[in-house]
Amino acid sequence: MDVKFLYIFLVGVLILLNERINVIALPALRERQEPADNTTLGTWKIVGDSGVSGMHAVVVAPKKVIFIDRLEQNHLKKSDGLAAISSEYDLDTNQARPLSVYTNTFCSAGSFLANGTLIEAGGSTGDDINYRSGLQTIRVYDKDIGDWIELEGILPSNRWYPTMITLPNGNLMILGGSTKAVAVNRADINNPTFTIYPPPNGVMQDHEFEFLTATLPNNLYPIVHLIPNDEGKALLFVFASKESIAFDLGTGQTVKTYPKMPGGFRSYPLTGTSIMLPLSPIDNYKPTIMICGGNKDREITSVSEASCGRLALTTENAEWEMDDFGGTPRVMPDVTYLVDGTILFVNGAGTGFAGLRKGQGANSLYTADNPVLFPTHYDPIAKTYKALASTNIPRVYHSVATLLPDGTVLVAGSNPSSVVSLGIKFPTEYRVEIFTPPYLYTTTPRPNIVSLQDIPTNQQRIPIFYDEAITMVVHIKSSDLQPSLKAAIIHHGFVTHSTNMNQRYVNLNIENFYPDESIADQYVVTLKLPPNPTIIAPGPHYIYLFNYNAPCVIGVDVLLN
Ligand SMILES: *[C@@H]1O[C@H](CO)[C@@H](O)[C@H](O)[C@H]1NC(C)=O
Ligand SMILES: *[C@@H]1O[C@H](CO)[C@@H](O)[C@H](O)[C@H]1NC(C)=O
Ligand SMILES: [Cu+2]
Repeated sequence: MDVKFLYIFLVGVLILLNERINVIALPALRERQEPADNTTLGTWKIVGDSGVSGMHAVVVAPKKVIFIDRLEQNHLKKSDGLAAISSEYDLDTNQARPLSVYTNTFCSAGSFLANGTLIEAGGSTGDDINYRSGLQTIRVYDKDIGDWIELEGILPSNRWYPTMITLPNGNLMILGGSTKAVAVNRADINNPTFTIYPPPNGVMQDHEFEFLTATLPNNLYPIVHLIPNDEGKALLFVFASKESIAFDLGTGQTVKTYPKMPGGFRSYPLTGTSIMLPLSPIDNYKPTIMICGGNKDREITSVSEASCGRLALTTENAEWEMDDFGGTPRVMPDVTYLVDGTILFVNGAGTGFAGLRKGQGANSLYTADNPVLFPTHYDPIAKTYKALASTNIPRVYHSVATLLPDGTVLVAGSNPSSVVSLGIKFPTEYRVEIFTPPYLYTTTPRPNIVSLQDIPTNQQRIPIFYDEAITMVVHIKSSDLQPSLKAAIIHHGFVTHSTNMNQRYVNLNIENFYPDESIADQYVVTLKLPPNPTIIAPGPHYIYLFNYNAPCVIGVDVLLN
């Protein structure tokens, strides 16, 4: 009897111990199963030279990124021997090709028209010899000739630090900024107006936008996002400083004033960043905006804002839901989606604010310091943060980061000096880095999308339409895991000064998914596109599949209308 009881007792203890051991050991075991430790935190690689400093960046083709700097003596020269201020960077060869820009792009904005043409606007004064003022310039990137065409004197007013957004009807709104370059905005140079391009009645006109008067002085590069709605209205979320509104462009009315965001300031020069959390058909595209970082004081030693807020834009009496930004203070963060709908914060500084360094050489004073060298990975469903692998290149004022169609993140720029300055603490940075997030080290097979609507992918931009069902042919290498797919459409946006204009992520319903019996490892997938252009504006986007969290080999270049 005693022996039997002892036996039962011992088995019980063993089971308990076992459970404890399992619980404790599981995370470690999982890590050991990964191919190498570095791969669980992602990896960094310097891949090339941007030729011009990466102050603005935009993905224009699956393997091409355009960089736009300002007028300065970059080492990349145009055929006329003058310093280039914009380049086209080839992600296969890692070479930068100079582009023709003759008006100053310092510091401008960009957005795509519904027909896929990239438009850039605004800037600063020229040097009156070879380069002219960009303050009223519109630049059109002509894909066929592979270069910029500049339309000077088109904007009715000067725009430095404006924001651009593509509207549901495919026109562009150019909003705010100041009429000349300045460290902090003020009433006499503020430009509290917006203009629409192309102009609806053929004449460019500025329209008052009172919100940008009320939010002085920390209100440059205002945060603007389209609010999804069933009525197809051009409804905009506009945020500056700590304040935000919903603005109905159709009626010209502010339809909602949101509560003031807790914590420090979020707009230039106390620069934070914003992102619309991935939208989903599951809850009818209910929008939640997330704003992170910034600073409370325009003091060099002031510790940056270690807070994020989320606000459900269409919930009655919504309040900001605050957190500690994963415990990392960051001013001038950049933010990008990853293919699986998680979010990556990168770049920026632990103290200070956005601005040019004062003084020269050893006596120079940077407005921001304590660069944050690691990205912070945010899971918007679990609401958790994780610090990933560090780079050793600080990226402070005038840095960029953008998701690439292969699921990696391109990081470039950093230039807090008024002229090209090398060999100093925070030099004019030309090195282009690729951050490879942990999800690309998975052993789960990555889907390879071979055609969409019977058109081979990434040989041309494929036209698709709202509310239609599209069919793709996909290869997925067989493995122990039965494929489990999710789909999304992403607009990669135009990024500068921690402001990614138009960046958007929308989950897509998979309506059908079955093996193609005729070819091994081949599947047919049918996706449903969003019903209307308030959910994601018309224009060039990429369609992605991911198997568990393993992104497809490359997203599909599409034009949504
Ligand atoms: C990850 O670390 C291993 C071992 O330290 C190294 O051999 C490998 O090159 C690293 N991978 C990358 C992509 O950096
Ligand atoms: C797109 O529209 C703009 C403005 O109407 C025009 O300048 C541009 O040439 C068009 N692009 C294409 C590819 O049709
Ligand atoms: Cu700037």
